[in-house]
Amino acid sequence: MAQAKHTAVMGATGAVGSRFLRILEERNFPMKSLKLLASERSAGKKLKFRGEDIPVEVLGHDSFKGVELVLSSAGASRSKEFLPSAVKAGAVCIDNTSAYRMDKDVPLVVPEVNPHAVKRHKGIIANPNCSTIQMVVALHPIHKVAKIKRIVVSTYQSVSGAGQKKVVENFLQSVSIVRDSRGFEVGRHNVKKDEVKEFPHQIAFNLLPHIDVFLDNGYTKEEMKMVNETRKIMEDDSIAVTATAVRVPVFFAHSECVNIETEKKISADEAREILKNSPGVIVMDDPKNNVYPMPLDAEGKDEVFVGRIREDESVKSGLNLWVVADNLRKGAALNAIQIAEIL
Ligand code: NAP
Ligand code: 3JM
Repeated sequence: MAQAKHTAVMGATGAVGSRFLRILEERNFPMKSLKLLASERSAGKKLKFRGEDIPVEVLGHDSFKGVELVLSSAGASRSKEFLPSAVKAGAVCIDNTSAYRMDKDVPLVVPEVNPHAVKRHKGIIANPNCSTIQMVVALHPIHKVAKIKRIVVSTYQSVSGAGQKKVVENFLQSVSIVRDSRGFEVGRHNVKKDEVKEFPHQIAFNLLPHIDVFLDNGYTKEEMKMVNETRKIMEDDSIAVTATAVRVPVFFAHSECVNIETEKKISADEAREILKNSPGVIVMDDPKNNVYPMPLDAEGKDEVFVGRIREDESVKSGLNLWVVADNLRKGAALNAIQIAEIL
């Protein structure tokens, strides 16, 4: 059990922040006090925690006096600006954003994979990207046995990964189409231009092969997060990784189609056995009975669900897997709280 600390949640009013509060309650996380931080937009708001109304305070450099643990999810630029002040004030920060993940002085931790890395921290510990977390939880046990040479991953990421406003936009666009019975003819399930505000294109009844910004190499930043973070967490720069990240109109939980090539041949049955005995993984793999994980199965759950495990018949030693997890829980808040529990 972690030692009780004066704790602050940065970004408490957001999609990840609300999961922080829920999971801290569920796990009865020991705390001496809890401070909720967000932007000026939330000044005066109160959030319920353990039956109490806690006021939201506006984040500032002086927010961290006496704070010992910061759980941060207010966006990368806020982390860059404010976490150094938190560290100066003596806090350990677990950061959910991409701000520090690839910094060599900052451990990037998934407790099922590299818990030992926590010890190296100098005040900040980074929580990986949601898609990376669920993939490495499923792949690390296989890597230990068969050594993964190459990973080809395509993601199907829910709108909640992009924040609370995006969840609402997907809902409003869907309602707008269904209400007007516009969806039954080709070309009639488009929303009006002014209904597209949060994503670059309509998300309802559509999907966008575009998450985070495009980089000079033609990949998106989200895709390159998966490449670089995977190698850092698995502590193996020899693993080749290539990713395509796609936003889908699912509210909660990310799914991934993962293809791996391994040095040692491993059968689908062996992989299933290994994963059944791996921490944080639930195997749901009985296709004859239509059993495979779906986002609705993973929503609200802590584990990473794996199914559709089969040998890749196009190579000497390879596997295909389908991996699903709640992006706001294991992909964000839960993983960060598990790191805090290691501390
Ligand atoms: P969200 O629903 O949009 O919430 C953003 C939160 O940040 C809100 O609490 C917001 O406060 C706060 N915030 C925004 N600007 C601020 C400012 N200038 N000062 C103080 N607080 C500010 O987004 P989310 O989905 O919770 O994600 C938040 C961040 O967490 C993301 O940007 C990302 O970096 C990270 N994230 C990580 C993962 C992961 O996989 N590890 C997954 C999702 C998100 P107001 O309500 O007052 O605006
Ligand atoms: C900013 O689903 C997603 O969009 C990924 C989560 C996310 C991140 C992240 O964790 O990498 C959303 C928005 C970031 C970021 O760069 O910190």
